[in-house]
Amino acid sequence: MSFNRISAAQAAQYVKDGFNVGLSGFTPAGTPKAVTHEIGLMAHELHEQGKPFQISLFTGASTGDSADGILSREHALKFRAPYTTNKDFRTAVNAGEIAYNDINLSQMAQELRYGFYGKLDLGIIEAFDVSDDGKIWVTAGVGIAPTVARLADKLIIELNAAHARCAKGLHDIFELQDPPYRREVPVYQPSDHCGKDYIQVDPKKIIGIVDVNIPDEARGFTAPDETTMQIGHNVAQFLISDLKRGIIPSTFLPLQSGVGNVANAVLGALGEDPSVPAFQMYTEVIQDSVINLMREGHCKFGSSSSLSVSNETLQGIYDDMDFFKDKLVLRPTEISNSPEIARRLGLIAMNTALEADIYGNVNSTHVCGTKMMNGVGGSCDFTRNAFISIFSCPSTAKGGKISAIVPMCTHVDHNEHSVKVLITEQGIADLRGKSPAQRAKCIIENCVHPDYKQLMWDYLKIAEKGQTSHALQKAFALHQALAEKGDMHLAEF
Ligand code: 0RQ
Repeated sequence: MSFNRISAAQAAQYVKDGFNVGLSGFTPAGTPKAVTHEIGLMAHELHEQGKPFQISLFTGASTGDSADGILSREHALKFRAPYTTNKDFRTAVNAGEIAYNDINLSQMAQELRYGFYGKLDLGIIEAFDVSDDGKIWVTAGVGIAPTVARLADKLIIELNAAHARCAKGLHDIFELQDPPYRREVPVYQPSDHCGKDYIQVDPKKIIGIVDVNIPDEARGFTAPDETTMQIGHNVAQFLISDLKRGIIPSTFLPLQSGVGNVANAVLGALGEDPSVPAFQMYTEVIQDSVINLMREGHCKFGSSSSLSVSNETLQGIYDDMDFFKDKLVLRPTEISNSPEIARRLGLIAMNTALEADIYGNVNSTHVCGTKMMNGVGGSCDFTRNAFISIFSCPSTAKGGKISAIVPMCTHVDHNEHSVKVLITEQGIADLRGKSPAQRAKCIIENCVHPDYKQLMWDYLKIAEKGQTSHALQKAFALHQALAEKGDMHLAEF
């Protein structure tokens, strides 16, 4: 079957007001770019003519400016799930303009299949190859692509020549059956493959192929600084101590790592520490630091939903495919983030907090409880199910005006029942086997910045005694001070 070759602008014309649209990819990696950009331009024109145009958008994780960015600026998004990092999207969400459902990434594909969002009108998939009989080879990120490809009424393929050298065999595509027919996912080691390296669709669904040559819209990271390097060093120390105590088996356990500046620095520090054994990763994003660790022999294998790396690093991988082919696998998010597999493999989960409270509850998403930062991403998928769940963050933010450790979190993404270790540049709070009162002492002693330490001890003194002691009238006094004078420093409670 020969497919219809169309331009991105022609492809955008298929998208109608009120459509549910699904995209391939995970982070900007593997996410289509040309058609979504044209949908944004089309929305602009339609709105100028006074015509309504808004869509609901479903993805694996965040996208780049050519999807979330332009669509937010053009007021073309009615609804969005699950994770985003785009600044303009954030502004629109926090202004109440877009309905945003920040769900766990492992659940996005199945919630679409379960019918929670209605039918999927159109899927747009970025691929590096497509065969006449409907085999689609996706690029550097998979996300929910297999489910989008199967459920969508119609499909548009962005055939991206920038990924022409992406290797066949790099992907492991496996879609879960829905209850009551679901079976276990046969992944017993990070490197196990359980599916095919392509997505199979009925070729009649493909209404057009858009030929493009566009690099990924990779996000840059701030270079590690003294604080993030110290956090990384503390994480390494904690893992080595657990290894020595025999808690972590001598063969070590696979690591999961979130995204961001802190996560990138932590991985770098782990690689530099000679006492940390060469490790495997079972995670959702592979960042630049992991590729460097692979080249140096510190990371032996990486299973992920995307290669969320700089374009230079990605081209380096494509150039060196003989080296990387047996060290990487890219999977759909419901497999990379599968709670079942996280439990079975015994992952060491390492994610980042915006703020944590003295009892070990963690807020990763809402600044001061109201403003969305990015979203939970896959952090809940892993945290709840890992062998050990570690959260790290600098002890202060915004030049010391904000204490990341507070009496009570203004929003809770990860609760005290799942968070096992909290680490800042100040030190390590091992919360395992501790009561709330013991955890509070441990966190204040080890993780709080010296500027805020006395305040936390004072809070405990005025707290009403209970299983979890609190002074409810004062629990958000630091946040209130921040709102009123731009600084959490309080003279007293
Ligand atoms: O803002 O750059 O304007 O100063 O938050 O903070 O320290 O650069 O840290 O890049 O690692 O991001 C939690 C957002 C951390 C990220 C979060 C401000 C701070 C700065 C970023 P500025 P840093 P990072 C993977 C799994 C989601 C959950 C997750 C994230 C900005 O890691 O989105 O891990 N996690 N998902 O100044 C106000 C505070 C603050 C604060 C920091 N307490 N109050 N602002 N900041 N603490 C994701 C996927 O699934 C793909």
